[in-house]
Amino acid sequence: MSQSTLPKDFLWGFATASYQIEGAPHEDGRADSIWDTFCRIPGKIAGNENGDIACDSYHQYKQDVKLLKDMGARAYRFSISWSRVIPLGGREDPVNQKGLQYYVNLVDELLANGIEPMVTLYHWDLPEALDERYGGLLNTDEFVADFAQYSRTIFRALGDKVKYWVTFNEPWCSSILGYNEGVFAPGRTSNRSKSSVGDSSTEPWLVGHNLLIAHGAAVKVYREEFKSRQGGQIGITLNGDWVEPWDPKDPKDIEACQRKLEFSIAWFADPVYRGDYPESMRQQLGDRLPKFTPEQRALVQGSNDFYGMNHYCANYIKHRSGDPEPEDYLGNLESLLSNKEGQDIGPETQSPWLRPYAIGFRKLLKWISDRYGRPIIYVTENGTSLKGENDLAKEEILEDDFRVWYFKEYVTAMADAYTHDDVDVRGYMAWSLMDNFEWAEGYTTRFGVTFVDYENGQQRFPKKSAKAMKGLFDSLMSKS
Ligand code: PNW
Repeated sequence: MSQSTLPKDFLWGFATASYQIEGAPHEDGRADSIWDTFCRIPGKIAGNENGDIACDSYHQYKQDVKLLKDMGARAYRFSISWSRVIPLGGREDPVNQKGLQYYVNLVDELLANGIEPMVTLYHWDLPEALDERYGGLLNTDEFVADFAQYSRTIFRALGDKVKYWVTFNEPWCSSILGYNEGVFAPGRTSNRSKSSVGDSSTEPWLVGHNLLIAHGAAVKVYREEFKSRQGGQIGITLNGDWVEPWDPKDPKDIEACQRKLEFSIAWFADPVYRGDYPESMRQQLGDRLPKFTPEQRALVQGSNDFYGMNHYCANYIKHRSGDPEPEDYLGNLESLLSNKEGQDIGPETQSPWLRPYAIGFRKLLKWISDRYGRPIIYVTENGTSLKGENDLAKEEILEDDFRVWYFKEYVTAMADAYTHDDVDVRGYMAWSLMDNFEWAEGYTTRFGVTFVDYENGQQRFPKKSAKAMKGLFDSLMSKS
């Protein structure tokens, strides 16, 4: 096998999301998102924390850009807080110019430093007012129309300068963690010990459907009203872990692996690239899985200029016998950390769900490339937490050799997929630029290549991994 490389114009950088870093929840006219309200419910977030300060990026964004520049990054993926720009969220509600200006300033600062912005329109922080007004993501017509108008507002304000757009980050997480497990905002679930409202057997599938249609509607707005003039690209970002059979000799475990990929990834990617949900989902979910009307299908099919891929880890998959529970969202199977031989799929991290297994990244890139006709892929997130990192002293946190190792393994696996498997991957954003609000885990789990000192004015200190990234990409990107 020849040495793996990446193309010389490969777009690499770092990612963050609005609620996880900005803070300043009430400044300059911003209103609540569903994450502000969710964090106020005792017991939902580790340490009952919230994003009120987070990394203070609303005030320190110039520091963020300096970090990016010092690391040699070519790109930065960030998201926009909808309720900062349109506090009440709706298509008839007023635009908050001060909130919008923050993003104009950030984009200008990035461009002045030679860093390409990649903008996510929605990274889970729905305006609270829309949840209260009509049930938020559960309401097809209202949500789709409001998201399309919000997107139009952003394209108009930033589209001359921004060439990479992500509509939704990880609709799987919004649907399953928000409406089935109830561990993410708005916290709806059938589990009455967690919430008095919600139906895990139906709502996540409706929410997923609505997110797909809203994605399609925003892409239509971009293509019809902006793209020819602004010349950017737009896609949706999907999360997905790789799968290995629990028992490689059991055909049912091998089959279950495919089903797991279909229930997590193809749930969204099949409608976008092929026009309908996977057959395995229709079989298990029946009428609980919505059907596309011809108009909806026309919006969704063909709506990606690129595939946005978030990827962290892998699992062993064991089939289940018997009928699945109505709440099941995995595809009637178990997702495990060790196989039949008792071998772990990868070393422990601070995140219970995250075990590094870099070869799985290469395999999943190829699986996506093959199934969807070799789409352009931008990896929009990849990264790791470290077991016990938050318990260490600052000096020790800065020596994050495990994270250095993780990025080397994963980025090399990606270069292997590009070089040897003909995968058209063109960019990579590490998660994350800095430690930040890790959702239900609060600030106990750190994902940053930069240490954020939450005790001392959110000062930023680059870790070893921050310094290793440029060398890693330089060694792989061909000079010719
Ligand atoms: C992604 N899981 O979320 C998000 O896009 C980021 O905002 C987040 O900080 C990052 O990964 C690290 O967690 C995920 O439970 C959250 O499988 C949870 C899961 C997967 C992805």
